[in-house]
Amino acid sequence: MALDKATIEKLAKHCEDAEINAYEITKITDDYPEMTYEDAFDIQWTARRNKEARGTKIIGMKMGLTSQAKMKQMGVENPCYGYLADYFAYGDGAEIEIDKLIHPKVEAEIAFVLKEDLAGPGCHIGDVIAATDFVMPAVEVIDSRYKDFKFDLKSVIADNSSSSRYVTGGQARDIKDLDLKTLGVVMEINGEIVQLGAGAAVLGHPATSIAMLANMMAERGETLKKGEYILSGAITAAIAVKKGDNVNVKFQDLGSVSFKFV
Ligand code: 0L1
Ligand code: MG
Repeated sequence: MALDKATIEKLAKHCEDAEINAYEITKITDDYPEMTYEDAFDIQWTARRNKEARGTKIIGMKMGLTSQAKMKQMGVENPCYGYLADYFAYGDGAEIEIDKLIHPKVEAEIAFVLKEDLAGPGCHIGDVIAATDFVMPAVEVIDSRYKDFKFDLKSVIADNSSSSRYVTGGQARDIKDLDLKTLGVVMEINGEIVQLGAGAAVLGHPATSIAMLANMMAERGETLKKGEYILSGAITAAIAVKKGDNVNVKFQDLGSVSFKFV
């Protein structure tokens, strides 16, 4: 740990203010090159506790940077995680106000809801399948607070892994009835196909990503909780959107998720 408590608090507010008021900041490691991974997670968890203290409910978690392609695209070495706040959540058919965001991008994901708490270390794909109540299709809207989406892994962790909004729809299904590895996804924007993918893009299988999340959280003595909504990571590349765009994502065996940026 390289940063003191006062600096962690200051940086948590710095990132959260940028998120709430939708403005760009430069990556934290430019000013604090000595920042460690522990500091970065401390900043994220401090912002989360500050939101909770103000009455915001944290309703789940997300994994990010879960594909080799995405890690390469962003120039980072490992996946990361973040939390989902109540006001991030939208339903099928939603209209999302783009002026409240900076430079949003959309990506198709499988969401998990647990019927039991899930704890690492040593959590594996079988534990995740046994603890899953149901899975649902989702589209995550990421919105890095960093200028031009330029960051390193520590800075992105401090910025809650670019969490911003998510839309859920389609059908809730039993994970045991699905092959999430081969499950196909078609993303359309304004009726044009912009991305295709399959569940295996997410660390080989989306449930593997949830196991990794439980193991990463265990490093801080934290666990995934029953009933939490958990985004497992992007099946498609993240696509930039603009005002007026209609997003429609079709998930094999799970239905579709549609919404609009207004
Ligand atoms: O959900 C994601 O995979 C995004 C994680 C953070 C990196 C980014 O903003 O692209
Ligand atoms: Mg994502």
